[in-house]
Amino acid sequence: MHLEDVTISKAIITRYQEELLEALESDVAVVGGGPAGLVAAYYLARANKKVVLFERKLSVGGGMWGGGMMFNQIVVQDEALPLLKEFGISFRTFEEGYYTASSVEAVAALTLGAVRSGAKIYNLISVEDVMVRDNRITGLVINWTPVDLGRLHVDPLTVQSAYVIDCTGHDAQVASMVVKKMGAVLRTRTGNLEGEKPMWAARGETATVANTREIFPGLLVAGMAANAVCGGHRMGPIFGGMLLSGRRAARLILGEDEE
Ligand code: 48H
Ligand code: FE2
Repeated sequence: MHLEDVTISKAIITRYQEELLEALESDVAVVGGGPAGLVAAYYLARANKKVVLFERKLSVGGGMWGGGMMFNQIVVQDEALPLLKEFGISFRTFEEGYYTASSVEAVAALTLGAVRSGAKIYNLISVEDVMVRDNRITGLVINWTPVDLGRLHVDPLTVQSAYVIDCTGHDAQVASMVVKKMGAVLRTRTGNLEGEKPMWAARGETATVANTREIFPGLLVAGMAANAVCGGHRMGPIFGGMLLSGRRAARLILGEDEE
């Protein structure tokens, strides 16, 4: 087998650079590749939006891999069954209204769905700041995660996008950055992050979807971050709300959902 080692390196560097250059200006930048972010990316890319997703960790999937307390099964309720079907995720009925799925299959299917629909996913990249012009989010400031982990003083790069979706989970990192840099300017009761409330699955699941909205011009919040920003209950290892929230964020941007 004839293989030049350096050609393999050239191929990787060239393709990565080509694709990242292309992603520098996009319609939607999704921050965080958990269930909410992957679903939002899927629906937006399917609607022919140019979508880029940045994930801080080596793997996408966020909190889905571990199911509940590392039992790698997830629970999904009736309202979200159409999403399991949309992504081809197999499920079993536990009791009426409670369905289970393998968390590994679910992450794999959501990821493949997002990628095949045309979303560009970049792992190992952390969003560390936002760009704001005329009181609207216009893009993100990104850096390699190892720069952050190593506490290295390396300046970041920027990407431009018409919309940003904060899908960073419990920490609501993008919303926090906006508050840190701009003050209490969010479209919440206090203008600040309201903070997550204690465990209550029924309330938390409804709130996640209801709280999925534009919280600052150009910035939407989805998934667990929506409850952290708007003050919803946590819900434990039930994932229907995350899936429905990702779809709602996409629909809001596409003008298919009334706020
Ligand atoms: C790039 C980042 C950054 C950053 C974080 O936590 P996630 O799985 O988020 P959701 O909202 O899709 O799903 C929430 C769910 O997993 C969960 O925690 C539930 C249902 N909890 C209930 C309960 O009671 O606890 O994914 C967020 C992703 C992760 O992969 C992070 O690594 C990533 O976002 N991320 N990526 N730049 N600054 N911050
Ligand atoms: Fe969680």
